[in-house]
Amino acid sequence: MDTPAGPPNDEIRVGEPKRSVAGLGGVLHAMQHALREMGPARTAKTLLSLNQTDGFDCMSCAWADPAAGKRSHAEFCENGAKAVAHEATKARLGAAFFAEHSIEELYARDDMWLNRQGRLTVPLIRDRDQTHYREATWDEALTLIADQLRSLASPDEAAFYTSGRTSNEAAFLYQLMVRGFGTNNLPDCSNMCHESSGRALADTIGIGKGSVTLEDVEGAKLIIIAGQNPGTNHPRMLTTLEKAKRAGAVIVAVNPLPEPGLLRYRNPQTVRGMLGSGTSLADHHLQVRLGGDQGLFRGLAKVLLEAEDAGDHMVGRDTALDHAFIENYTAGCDDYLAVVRAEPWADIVEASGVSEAQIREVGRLLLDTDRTVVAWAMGLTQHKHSVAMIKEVVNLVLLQGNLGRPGAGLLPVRGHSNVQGDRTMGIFERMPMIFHDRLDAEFGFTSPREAGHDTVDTVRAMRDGRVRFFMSMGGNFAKAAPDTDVTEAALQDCEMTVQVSTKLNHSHLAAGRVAVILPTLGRTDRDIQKSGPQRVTVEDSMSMVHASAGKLEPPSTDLRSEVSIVCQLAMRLFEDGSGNRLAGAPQVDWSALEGDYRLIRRHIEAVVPHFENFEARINVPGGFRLPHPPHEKREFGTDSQRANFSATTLWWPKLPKGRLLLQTLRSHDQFNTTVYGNDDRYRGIRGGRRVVMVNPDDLAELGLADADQVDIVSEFTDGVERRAPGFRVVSYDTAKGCAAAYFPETNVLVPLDSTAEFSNTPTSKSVVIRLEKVAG
Ligand SMILES: Nc1nc2c(c(=O)[nH]1)N[C@H]1C(S)=C(S)[C@@H](COP(=O)(O)OP(=O)(O)OC[C@H]3O[C@@H](n4cnc5c(=O)[nH]c(N)nc54)[C@H](O)[C@@H]3O)O[C@H]1N2
Ligand SMILES: Nc1nc2c(c(=O)[nH]1)N[C@H]1C(S)=C(S)[C@@H](COP(=O)(O)OP(=O)(O)OC[C@H]3O[C@@H](n4cnc5c(=O)[nH]c(N)nc54)[C@H](O)[C@@H]3O)O[C@H]1N2
Ligand SMILES: [Mo]
Repeated sequence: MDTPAGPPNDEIRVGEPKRSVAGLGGVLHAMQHALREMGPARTAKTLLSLNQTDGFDCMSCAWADPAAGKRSHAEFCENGAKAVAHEATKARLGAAFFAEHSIEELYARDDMWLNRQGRLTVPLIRDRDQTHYREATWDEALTLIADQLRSLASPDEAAFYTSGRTSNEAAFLYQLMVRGFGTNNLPDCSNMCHESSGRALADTIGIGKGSVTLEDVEGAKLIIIAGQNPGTNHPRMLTTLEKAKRAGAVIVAVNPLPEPGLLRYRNPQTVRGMLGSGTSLADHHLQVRLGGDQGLFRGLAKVLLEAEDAGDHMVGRDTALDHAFIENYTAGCDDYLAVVRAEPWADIVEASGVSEAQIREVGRLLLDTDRTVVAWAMGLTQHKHSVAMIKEVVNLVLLQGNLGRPGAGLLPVRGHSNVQGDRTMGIFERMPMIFHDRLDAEFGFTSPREAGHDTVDTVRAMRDGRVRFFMSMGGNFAKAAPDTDVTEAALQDCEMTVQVSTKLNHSHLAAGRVAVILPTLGRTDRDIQKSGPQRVTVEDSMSMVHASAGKLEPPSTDLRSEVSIVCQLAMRLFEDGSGNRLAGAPQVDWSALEGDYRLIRRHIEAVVPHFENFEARINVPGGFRLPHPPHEKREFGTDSQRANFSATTLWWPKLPKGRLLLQTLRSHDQFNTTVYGNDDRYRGIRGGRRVVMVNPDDLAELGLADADQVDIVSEFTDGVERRAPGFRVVSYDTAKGCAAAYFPETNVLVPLDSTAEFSNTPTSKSVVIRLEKVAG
C-alpha cells in the first residue's frame, strides 16, 4: 500500500519562529479546537474539571499537578485542551462509516483526517479476506479473540502491547490476564520512550524513576533542561519554570534547536502573561549536536574537577565536589574521575559540538548553588548510547550531592500521562521476581518467569512468524514503532490483531488477517458499572498517585471501559461455558472486579509495594507520593547499596561525508501519532508536515536551498535504503550536521535494528540520512 500523502508541500508556509509562547495566542488556539470539536457547553464542562482534584487527569502529558489547594481554576495548557477536545469531540464513527469506506481507502488517508472522523462507537471485525470492517456484538468479538488465543501453539505466540494512557486498574488486570494466559510478552510505549532512563537510573540509583517533586523544581536555583521541548510537550512545566525563575533560578537549555518554548513564556493564567511580555526562561542555550550530550555532561564534570584542583568551591562548601556525599553514599567515584581527567577537551568539543568556552561558562554555574535539577526527555533517550548518556547526567549530579536534598535532583519528564503507573502495575516484559511471587500468591497461580518481548522484539517476532496474535491496549503501534514498512507487514502477517481504541488510526488499517477493534471509554467519559460510578488512578512523572474520574456522557452506550474489556475477555479465556475456572488459571472473580474497581485496588494493595491503604489515600485530594528512597533517605537499592558512578567510554555518532543526522520529533499540533493540525506554530512552520529542517551551512555544502523538494534516504549498516519521499527543505537554526523532521511520517526511516544499547529503544533521534533532490 502507498504511504498516506497529507496536504501538498506547496501549501507549506515558513516564517520566523516565535519569540515567546502561550499567552493569549495559545488560549485562542486551544479554544478553536475545543469549540470546533466539542461545542460551547461541553467545552466549559470538560476544561473546568481538567486536572481538578475531583475531575479527570489530563491525558496529554505526565507533568505533575500542583498540591490540592494550589490549583488554578483552569489547570491546563493549550495542548492539554487540544487533547481533551479531540477525545471529547462530538464526531462519531459508526458501522455505516466502515461499510462505506474500505480499509484500503482509509489507509491512504493521513493521520489528521483519520483523527477528525471522531470517536469509535461499536465493536468492529474485519473477517479474513474481507475489504471492510463490519459491526459485531461484544460477545462475538470477545469470543472470537478468546478462541484465537486458545488455538495458539504456545502462549508466547501472542503479544500484548500497552500505550501509556491506560489506568492503573486496567493495566494491573491486563498484565494479570496476560500472565495468567502464560506469557510475559508485554511490550509498551515506554520501550520507545523512557526505557533508557529507567535502565540508567535503576543501575545507578536503584530506582528507575525521577527523584524530584514539583516543590523541588520550584525551589531549584539551576535547572538544566536537556533534550526536551516543554513549551509544546509539557506546557504546564513552563508555569513551574516561571516560578523557579522568579525566585532566582538560572535555566540552561541543552538542545540542537533553539526551541521557542524555552525562551520566553507568557503564562495564560496571569494578567502579566496574558497582556504583558511574560517571563524569559532559558538564560543559556547550549546548541549541542544530536547524540552529543554524553560529551557535554562529561565536559561539565571536567569543569568541576578542574575547579576542585584549583581550590575553588561550590557555594556553602570548601570544595567544588561534595566529598561527604561521595564518601558516604556513592561507589566508583575515583574510576569515574580518572576517566574525566583523561578525557581530552578536543573530544568533548567534537562530541558535543559546543565550544570549550561555553561549557566552562555553564560549568561554573554549578558552583553557584547546591540546588541543581537536571530534566530530560526524548532528546536523551532515543540514541544508541542513551543509557551511557543518562548515566553521565547522573555522574554530574552525584559529584555535587545533588540528590536527596531539597531543590535538587533528577527529572526524566515522562510522556504519556500514566506510562509510569503502567510500569508500576507490572506492564513490563521483565518484572522483578518478587513481583511475580506476590502476584502468584495473591491469585493462586504460577506466572511465567521467562522474560518476554519488548516492542522491537515483538516486531521481529511477528515478522518471523513467532508471534501470530497481537493485542493493543490503546496506542497506535503501526505508526509509533520504528521501520513502518517492516512493522506494518509484521502486523498484517498476524493471524489476528486486536485494538482497544478511542479513535481511528493506522493500526486499524495495517491490521492482521482477522482484525478486531474494541471501542473504549476515554479519560473524559463517565464510567458507570454495577456498583455505580467508578474512578481510576494514575501516577505522574513525580510518582504522585491520584484518582481520575470522567464527567461526560460517553459517545455511545455500546462503549466499554478498558477494565470491563479485560474482565470480559479474561472470563472467556479462563472459564468454561458454565462459569467454572479452568485448571491453572488465576483465581479471580473477574465479574466482581468489573463491577467495582475498589476491589481491583485491594488486589493492587496486596501485590504492588507501597499501595497500603490505597482507597483512603486517593480520597485525599491530590493523592499520595510513592516513596523514592534516594530522594527521601539517600538509600539506594543497587547491588552496592550506594549510588553508582559510571565510568563509560565517550561515544558520539560520526557521520560519513555528505550525510546528516536526523532526529524525528513532535510538532506543536500533534499528540504522538494523533495529528491535530498541520501547523508547528512555535517553529514558524504552517500548512504541512513533510518538512526537513536543516542548518543553512549544511544546505550550502550539500548544494541545496530552502524550499527545495527532497527525498530523505536513511542509510544503515544492514545495507537497506529506507526512503521517505517528498519533503520540503526548511533552512533552520539547528546544530550543524543535525536535521529534524516530524514523527510519525519519518518512522519509515528508523531501522528496526538500530536500537539503544541496554534499553533496546529505537534510535529515533539519530538516523543517518542523505537528502536527494527531486524536481519540485
Ligand atoms: N502536545 C504534546 N504533548 C506531548 C506529546 C505530544 O506528542 N504532543 N507526547 C508525549 C510523549 S509520549 C512524550 S515521550 C513527551 C515527549 O517530549 P519531548 O522529548 O520534548 O518530545 P520531542 O518532540 O521528541 O522533542 C525532543 C526534544 O529534544 C531535542 N533533542 C533531540 N535530540 C537531542 C539530543 O541529542 N540532545 C539534546 N540535548 N536534545 C535533543 C529536540 O530538539 C527536541 O527539542 O511529550 C509528551 N507530551
Ligand atoms: N520516530 C519516532 N517514533 C516514536 C517517537 C519519536 O519521538 N520518534 N516517540 C515514541 C514515544 S516517546 C512514544 S510514547 C510512542 C507512542 O506510541 P503510542 O502510545 O502507541 O501512540 P499514540 O499516538 O499515543 O496512540 C494514539 C492512539 O491511542 C488511542 N487512545 C487514545 N486514548 C485512549 C484511551 O484512553 N484508551 C485507549 N484504549 N486508547 C486510547 C487512540 O485510538 C489513538 O489513535 O511513540 C514512539 N515512537
Ligand atoms: Mo513517550
